[in-house]
Amino acid sequence: MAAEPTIIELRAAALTRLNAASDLETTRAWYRDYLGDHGAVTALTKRIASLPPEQRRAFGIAVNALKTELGATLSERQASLEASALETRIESEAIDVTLPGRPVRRGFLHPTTRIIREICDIFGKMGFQTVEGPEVEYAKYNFDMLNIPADHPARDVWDTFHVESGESEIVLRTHTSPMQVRTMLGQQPPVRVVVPGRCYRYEATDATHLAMFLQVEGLAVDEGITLADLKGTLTEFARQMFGPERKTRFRCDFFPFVEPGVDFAIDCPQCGGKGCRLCKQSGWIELLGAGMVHPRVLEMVGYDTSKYTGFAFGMGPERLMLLKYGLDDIRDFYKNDIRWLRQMDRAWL
Ligand code: 2NM
Repeated sequence: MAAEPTIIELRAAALTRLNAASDLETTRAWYRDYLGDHGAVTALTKRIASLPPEQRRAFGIAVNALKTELGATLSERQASLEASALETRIESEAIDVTLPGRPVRRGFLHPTTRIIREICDIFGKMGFQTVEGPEVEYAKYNFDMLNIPADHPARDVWDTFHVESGESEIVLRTHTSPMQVRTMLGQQPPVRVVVPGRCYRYEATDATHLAMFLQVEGLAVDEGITLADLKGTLTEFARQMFGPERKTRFRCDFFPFVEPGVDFAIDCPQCGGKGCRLCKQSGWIELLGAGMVHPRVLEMVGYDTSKYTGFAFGMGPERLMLLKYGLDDIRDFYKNDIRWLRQMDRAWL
């Protein structure tokens, strides 16, 4: 008994250690040392039975009082440590909402999407609606109803991907014109539409050709539409796209679905018409093909050709981009080289 600490000494040591505990882990170790199964207070409790009977009661009361007091003090200490740990955490995790945000790297549109939107917006301001159609088409819409009959050599001009042959011949559209046919079949004039979309031709790929490429075609049908309307509309388009100072040129061309057909050019924006690498020394850049819709096309969709005339045009947006930005390889659009794409996005005028 003399070698053992008295209850008073044990109490003093326990309280001193508990008050010095600076974290919850230390208080747990403290619990093991005093109140746990093998703790010092528990050891005192076990000794009660071995004491002389006259000492048991007083000793038992004293040990129980100590146990209760230490238990309560431990709870207080732990609560206070938990509170200050929470305080510290709240402080360290606090967010200063007044700080400027970290910049987020935003995505951007593919250059072909932007150029198509730009083209359609320009025509939109002139009263044209944008419509889209299927890329897998009936040969009837892609060829026959555009005045390109099956036995005609003109059909070979379009190197076609064939999907299905026979009664209902199906192809990958070689231009977006079949959608103009669908539009005309679905409504009477006035019609003013632009049709952007993917087209397919069975061709070897090089710097100026792709087997899949884009087109934007346009169509206007109404009473009294003349070649002058075609010229005015396309001239306005070229000026909005390439600047108001551009000169324009219309020359004769042939497309089976128009009569007359024209090709439309602007003076070279690079050299101003003097001749350079971009315009191959000609001074002119050909932008698109166009013409007055062939009366046979109008007849085939059921329009009254004594009342209605129309003009149509077709252009390649990738080619327009190459010209506008002085690029030299159409394949760059579809390589998905993020550095090239980002550069195009930043160069946008
Ligand atoms: C071009 C050139 C000339 C054209 C004609 C038609 C339709 F359906 F109205 F007959 N759509 N597109 C056309 C006319 C397309 O692309 C160079």
